[in-house]
Amino acid sequence: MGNLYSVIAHSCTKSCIPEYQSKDSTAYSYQLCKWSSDRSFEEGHRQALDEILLIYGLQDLMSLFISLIEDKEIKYYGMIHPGLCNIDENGHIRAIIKICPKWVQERILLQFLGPTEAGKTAFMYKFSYLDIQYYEPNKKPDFVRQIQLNDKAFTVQLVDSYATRFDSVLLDSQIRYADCIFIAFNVCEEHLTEETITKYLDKIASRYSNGSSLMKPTIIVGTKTDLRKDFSKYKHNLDMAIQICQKFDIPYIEVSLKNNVSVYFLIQYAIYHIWFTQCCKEQ
Ligand SMILES: Nc1nc2c(ncn2[C@@H]2O[C@H](COP(=O)(O)OP(=O)(O)O)[C@@H](O)[C@H]2O)c(=O)[nH]1
Ligand SMILES: [Mg+2]
Repeated sequence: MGNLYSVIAHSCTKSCIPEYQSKDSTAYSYQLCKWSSDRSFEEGHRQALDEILLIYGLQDLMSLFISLIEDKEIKYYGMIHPGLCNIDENGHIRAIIKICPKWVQERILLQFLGPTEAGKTAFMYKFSYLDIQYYEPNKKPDFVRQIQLNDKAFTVQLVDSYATRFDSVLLDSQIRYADCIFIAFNVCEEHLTEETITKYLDKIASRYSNGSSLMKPTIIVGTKTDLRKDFSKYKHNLDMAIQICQKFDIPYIEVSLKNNVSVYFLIQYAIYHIWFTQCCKEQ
């Protein structure tokens, strides 16, 4: 019979990040990334239009036409370590670095926080394949889903923000038990203030900080990006979120439930962020 104590738990360190990647600065530093919604105007369309404009001698209109299309396209922003995992130009998630196979974290608890109407509960239903129409007020569903990442299975559990008071014991314990915290806000919120987001971050930082960065993995999540048709009108919210992320040294990821954008990516990136925070900072 094997002795329980003979199994020595593995604790990830920087050496668990593949050697060839550790020289790649984008695995270690944040970059502002911009992704586009599905492009409906493909190269084939461009060639066809080119031919028609040529027939009528209107080639000069091409650049104007392209700029009009690009204005209509919805963009999604994020500030991440792209050298860990990213979204490619075809919208597919790319795992760039392999998470250490010895890292044991089978059940991952992801805690949603943030103002009401940010889309937290809706996100949890969407990710867990549950239908919000069948919501039963007296029965809390289990927002659990298995995901496969780097040939490993993870059980992901999402937890809603049930604390109604900001100074409640419940909120403290939700923060304590979470493996990663999502602070969600609506990117098209008319009157978003910095305090809406920083009040949570200050609370987390008061317990889980090493002075310069947060030791409790936390991600700011911008929601409802499908509603940001007039980008310039809401750009200040994005700028504010990025500034806050820089101050606290944490990632920012935008999602849309309606357009099914980055729902899975957010969860996958969160797992990377938890692992990376542990192996790079807890030393
Ligand atoms: N257009 C759009 N609406 C959304 C999105 N996410 C959530 N909503 C809507 O926003 C409203 C508030 O969502 P809810 O999950 O209840 O917010 P919570 O208070 O943060 O839990 C609901 O009517 C959702 O359908 C999104 O990505 N796009
Ligand atoms: Mg809710």
